[in-house]
Amino acid sequence: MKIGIVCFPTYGGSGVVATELGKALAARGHQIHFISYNLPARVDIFNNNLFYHEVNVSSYPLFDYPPYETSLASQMVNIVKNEKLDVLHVHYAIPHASAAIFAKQILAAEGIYIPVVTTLHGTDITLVGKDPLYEPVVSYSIKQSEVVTAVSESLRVDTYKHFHVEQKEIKVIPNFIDFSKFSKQKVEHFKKLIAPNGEHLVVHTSNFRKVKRVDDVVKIFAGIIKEVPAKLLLIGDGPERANIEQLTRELGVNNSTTFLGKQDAIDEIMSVSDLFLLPSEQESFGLAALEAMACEVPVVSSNAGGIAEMNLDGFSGFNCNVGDVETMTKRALEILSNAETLAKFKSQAFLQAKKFDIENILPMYEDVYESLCTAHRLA
Ligand code: GMT
Repeated sequence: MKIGIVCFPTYGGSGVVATELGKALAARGHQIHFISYNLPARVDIFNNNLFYHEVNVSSYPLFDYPPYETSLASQMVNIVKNEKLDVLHVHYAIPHASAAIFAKQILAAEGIYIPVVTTLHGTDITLVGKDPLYEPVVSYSIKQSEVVTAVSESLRVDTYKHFHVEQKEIKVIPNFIDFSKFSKQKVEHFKKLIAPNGEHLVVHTSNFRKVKRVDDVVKIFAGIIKEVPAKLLLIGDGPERANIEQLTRELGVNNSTTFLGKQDAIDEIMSVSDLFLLPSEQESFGLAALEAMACEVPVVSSNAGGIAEMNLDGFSGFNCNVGDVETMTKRALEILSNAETLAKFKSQAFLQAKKFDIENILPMYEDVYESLCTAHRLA
């Protein structure tokens, strides 16, 4: 099949899911056309089945706000026509779903049919999407998409809660790991470099927005380090970074904390880590934690949104109430204080991650695309 994938080109979240999905589909022989304003971060390998189409926005004296959505819709129209796409799969509702619906309507006026699959990822529903500034357009785009998927059951329920789309079926297709590309690496020399005295490595990765509660990560770590020797690795960057740096100084853990910024080799860092912290206020799935688990790293997280569907309490780690730093610290120490317990949680984290193997999830997306094409052929 020829599939257009529209996504943000960013390092985390929906951008990663979209690009890993596209690469895996290309490996299975589908022709994949990425459409974005930049080359997606993880599209590192090109082959005969992978294409990238950039969306450009031209400036004009009248445009205080360049009309990205218009360029995107026009680009989709052109690519569907020129490349004869079978389906458009858009990741993150704003503005990708509405632009796709617009493109579909333009094409329909020319007698060309293109079905739209919209995958909801999280904040497009739970935070920004439900803002009255966007809600009517998001609701319409959901209703007009041929298929809507959500990355967790919790996000599916939240979508029905925040939007009047009860007539629309929303299919849950969870996020996944491609174990052939993402798994524990043998990089012990790297561990010796960061933790020369055998300290435990505690890690967190995010876009440092308030919703991630990175301040809780630092507070939990401050509690951990009182009991066991440890280092904190913070991966990513974002608006809260300066406040977090300040907090590490205030809590006296700045010398044990390393800010690594945006990183490509996440699997290498996870491969030497002992514990992943994800205390988010809101999290529809928590892909970063699943990537940690795939590298045998247990997770102490909040129980927000869909996290508990992925991180099994007492098995791959623990889930605690949002903001309950004291319990999260206790749970982290329960895992780290004893070598046997740590080893048990590490192997259980891996077993749990295996349930989200791309081999199990990819066919769910292929079924969606195929059923749309079949329905169209039969119509
Ligand atoms: O909010 C983010 O961290 C980015 C966002 C995105 O769409 O890029 O992430 C959301 O989608 C991820 C991939 O499906 C999920 O793993 C994250 O849980 C989700 N983030 C939130 O719900 C806060």
